[in-house]
Amino acid sequence: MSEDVPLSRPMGEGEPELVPVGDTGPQEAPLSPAPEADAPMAETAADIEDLETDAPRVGIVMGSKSDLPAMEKAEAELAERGISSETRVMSAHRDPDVVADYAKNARLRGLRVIIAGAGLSAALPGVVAAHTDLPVIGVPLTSRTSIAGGLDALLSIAQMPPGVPVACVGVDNARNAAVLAARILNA
Ligand code: RP5
Repeated sequence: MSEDVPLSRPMGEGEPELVPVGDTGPQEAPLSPAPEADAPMAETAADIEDLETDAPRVGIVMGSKSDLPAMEKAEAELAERGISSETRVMSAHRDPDVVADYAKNARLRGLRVIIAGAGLSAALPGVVAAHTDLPVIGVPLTSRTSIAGGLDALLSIAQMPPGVPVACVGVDNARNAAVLAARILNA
């Protein structure tokens, strides 16, 4: 330590005093944390997960603007239950980097469940699940060029490989995805 920088308190005095968070404390700040400070810190980190914030709890994503009429039902159901959500359009095939970034940052942003709707070769829910450990609920959608009434999207979403689960609701049943999200959130 440089001789020019004075110590905040003389060396050799008793144990440092803990200063409450948010309090600037006395001028004589502790030189090192007390050993038992580790336990409260760990609890705080765990508690951050449960903090009430204004951040949306549910992310609703879909592969195309053309999916919006079907997916709006999820947003409406969540709003009716007082659950905050955000709605974004992002395609697993057309915007792969956007989808990856969104999924990777979802938990840190406060999201707790992701609802992902897509039609045709509906990769979006599975790709989101590949990049987050949040629960993902897939909504298979019909679109202009669907085959077998949306069976293409239904199989794409339901047939995930072991270890990367996606919950799957019925074709075009975005409302059920919201009800399931509410149950996951215990709301
Ligand atoms: C999927 O392709 C979308 O989720 C949508 O259901 C379907 C058709 O997309 P658009 O051609 O209407 O943009 O990726």
